Amino acid sequence: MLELESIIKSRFFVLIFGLISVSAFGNVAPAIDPSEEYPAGSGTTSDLSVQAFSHPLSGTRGEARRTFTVGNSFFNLAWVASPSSTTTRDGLGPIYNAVSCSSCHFKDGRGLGLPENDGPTDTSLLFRLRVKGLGGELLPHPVYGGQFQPQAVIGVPAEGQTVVKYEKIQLHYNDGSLTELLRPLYEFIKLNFGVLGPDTVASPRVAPQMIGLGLVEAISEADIVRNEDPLDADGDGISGRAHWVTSTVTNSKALGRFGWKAGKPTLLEQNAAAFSGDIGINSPLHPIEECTSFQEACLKNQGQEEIPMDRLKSVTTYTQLLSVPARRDMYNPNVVKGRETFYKMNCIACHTPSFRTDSAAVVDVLKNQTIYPYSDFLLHDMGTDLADHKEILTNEEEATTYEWRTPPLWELGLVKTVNGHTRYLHDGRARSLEEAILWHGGEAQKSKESFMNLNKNQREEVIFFLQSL
Ligand code: HEC
Ligand code: HEC
Ligand SMILES: [Ca+2]
Ligand SMILES: [Ca+2]
Ligand SMILES: [Ca+2]
Repeated sequence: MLELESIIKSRFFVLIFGLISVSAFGNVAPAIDPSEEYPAGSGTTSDLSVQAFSHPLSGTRGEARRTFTVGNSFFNLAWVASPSSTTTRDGLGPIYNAVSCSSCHFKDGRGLGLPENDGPTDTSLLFRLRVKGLGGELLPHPVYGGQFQPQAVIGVPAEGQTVVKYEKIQLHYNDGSLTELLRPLYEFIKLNFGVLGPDTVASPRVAPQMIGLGLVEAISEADIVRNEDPLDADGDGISGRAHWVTSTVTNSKALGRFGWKAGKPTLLEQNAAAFSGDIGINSPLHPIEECTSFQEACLKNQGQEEIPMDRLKSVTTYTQLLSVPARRDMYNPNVVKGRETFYKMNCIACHTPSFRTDSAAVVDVLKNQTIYPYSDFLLHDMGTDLADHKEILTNEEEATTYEWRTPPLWELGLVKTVNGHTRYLHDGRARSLEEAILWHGGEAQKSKESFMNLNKNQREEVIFFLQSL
């Protein structure tokens, strides 16, 4: 076949396929509900400045408000090595990723993750490490532990450093226009405890934004589980399953909601794990730092209860009460058209527009709110390109190397204002919202193809819509 002919034929095929896949879904967008202007319900904040992610839900008063303020100070606190004259803030390390929560979740927003060009990765990007056990199951790395810590206090060797090299991938939209994605290839260098070994599965994760998390925690388990379709019974190619994880507090199974693989069931457990794994601050929930038996100096420098329960709880209240800013341009005709296309492309199969929070939530401003996170909080197979490893292996509780939790889409458009960048996805590889969509695969393959079949105007409308959320 002549080359041109083959191109025309393949375009034709893609076009037909695209038409089929769009019409096969063809969800019609419902009328816009005016309440959608307030994604966090009555607690929605109106500030759209660089501080937009740092406000408590409006209506937070009294004791809750005071605890929020205390939690805020511990979220921003730079921990120092012990012993020091200030015992309230020492205990850093012995190995760690960063000295404060806010150095990764800067301004309560999201981390950069990756540099523009080949080079060292940003502090806000951390790596979880697993190796294959004898039965094929994945276990924490015997030498480096479950997380890679590139920093250490004086006298203790850090684990090493991480660098990224990019591989360019070219992609053609069906209207012929060309675009380029950068595939990150990670390397571990300056390793202080020997090579990681070929069987190591490294899972890169960037710090996500902190907004609306208490509202996510206040959705009832039943409401999230209702959207599961593990065997794809309705045949739309999208399954989605709940991530049942073991709670370290109750020692029983609970619905995972937080983190890129929904590995943590509550904010308290997520925060305790962050203090321990990321900063080296242990608490009643994580009484020892994560040094392995190969890390002698680390073991010798372990501390005791460096953050007590009441302070851990104040940080948890802080993370529960951070608000979500109001929507922008909701009735702009381009945004409205983008919204229609978003529904048509079946993005809503995973990015569920709204939930109603439970009446049993801890604080009034979290109760009985209609919220608009645009996530089902379920795990989805997102395809090879986003996977942690070529093989499908279970690498975080029940979640596989191919699975990711649908992240909320609220306020992605404000990341630029708050954090000064437009990096998205679990490791920050997408340099724009458009690239984030183009990396979708697996269960989201059809939606991605529908996006690639749009013309330039329609694609821009979808982006306008995402920026308005
Ligand atoms: C080294 C960077 C880094 C530091 C320091 C850090 N985090 Fe995180 N944070 C992350 C990453 C990466 C994730 C995603 C984790 C995952 O997918 O398992 C995360 C996730 C979270 C989440 C869940 C958010 C969501 O949308 O599910 C919360 C809450 C959180 N961190 C709180 C904290 C607190 C509190 C501290 C300080 C004790 C802290 N973090 C320190 C990088 C960091
Ligand atoms: C099968 C479920 C599924 C479908 C369908 C889907 N998404 Fe996603 N989306 C995800 C998951 C899971 C991620 C996170 C992937 C990752 O970080 O590796 C994601 C991430 C994103 C992000 C980046 C979010 C962030 O915080 O970085 C955007 C933007 C996005 N999706 C938009 C869309 C649009 C637009 C569509 C329709 C064309 C769509 N998605 C369809 C599951 C889905
Ligand atoms: Ca410590
Ligand atoms: Ca480690
Ligand atoms: Ca389905």
